[in-house]
Amino acid sequence: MDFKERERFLRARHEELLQRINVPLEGNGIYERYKNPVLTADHAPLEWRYDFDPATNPYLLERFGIHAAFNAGAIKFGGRYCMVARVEGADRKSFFAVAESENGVDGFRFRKRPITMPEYGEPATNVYDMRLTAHEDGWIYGIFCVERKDPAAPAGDTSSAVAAAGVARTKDLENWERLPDIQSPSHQRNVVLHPEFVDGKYALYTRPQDGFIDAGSGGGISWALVDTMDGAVIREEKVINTRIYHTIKEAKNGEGPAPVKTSKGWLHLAHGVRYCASGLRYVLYMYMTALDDPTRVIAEPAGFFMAPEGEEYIGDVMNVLFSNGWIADEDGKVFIYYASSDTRMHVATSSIDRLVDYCLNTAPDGYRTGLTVERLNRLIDKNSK
Ligand code: M1P
Repeated sequence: MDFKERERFLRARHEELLQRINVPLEGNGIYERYKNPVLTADHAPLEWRYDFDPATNPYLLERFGIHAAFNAGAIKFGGRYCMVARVEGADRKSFFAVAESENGVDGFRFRKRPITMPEYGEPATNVYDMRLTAHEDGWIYGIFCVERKDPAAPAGDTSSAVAAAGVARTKDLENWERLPDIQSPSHQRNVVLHPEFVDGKYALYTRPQDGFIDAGSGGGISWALVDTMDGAVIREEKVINTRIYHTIKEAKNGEGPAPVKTSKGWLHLAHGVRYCASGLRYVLYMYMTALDDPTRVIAEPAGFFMAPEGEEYIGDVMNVLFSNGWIADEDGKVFIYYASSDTRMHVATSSIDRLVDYCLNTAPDGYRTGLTVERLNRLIDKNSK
């Protein structure tokens, strides 16, 4: 193909992908998965990847590799479904970029440019996994992981890193004001801002870890109150949802997106990680906390809510589902944006009523096989009447 033919081909193929219609798949009744991923590396604008000047790029080669688009925060803004995706270049660095759609299930297009996130302190080696919260103080906050090389790493150690929670706020998803990273006694990679003040303070879901990868003595999803987001300091954390032996959350347990308020309690989506022969397995699970005390767990169905299926197993980091974004519409419809295997974004749809029913009416974990069989027999008995 000559330059012009190739350009036409690239643009037609890209447009075809962007205009691809998505369709729901019938499933377990709790939610519907969709046929196609909603955002992939291939959705990145061609202007991010190619130099379209025949004088400087006569073969029309790709000049900037985009490798993945995943772990997106999500928010409804200006009537549009917006994701702030973690876009990863071929150089392994990730950055944030807004992609928006009219209906939330297809037609996602990236804005013209990625977010240029202002730095705070020592420039970050990497940033990722933004959780968006429209806080009652009027700002939209983005809290994300900021990764830097561990300054204490001995010579030759090229993997030790330090994870901190970065904070930025915006009114338009376009202009971001960077605030100081959250000060915490431990590594923090999964910090989420609760949408309301609690006792006049900002409330954070945290996940203290002893190391960059290992939870160590870190108990799971924790809770901390801070006076301000402009220089937040975590002094005390209380574990509200712990890691438990031989469960889907034995290795790590982290909050997903900011919880959704319902008349029956706060709905939470989280990820649990367990050990297995192939490494770590990341699944999504749900729990609810009390309206008058968001730290008190009132329901938690046994096991996972969603686990990888089909092509979702495959990607840069296999066997991973991760969600840090969902949108609850005024009419009660819920759009769950989840990433598979650190590679691409998908959507599943449900409703507040169905998710609350799932949480309140699915039996909790008994933590041993005998109780699992009892639980199963109760259902069979009911269906045998
Ligand atoms: O590779 C799976 C996930 O690993 C990390 O998540 P966590 O801190 O819960 O272990 C993050 O790097 C996340 O982005 C990634 O999806």
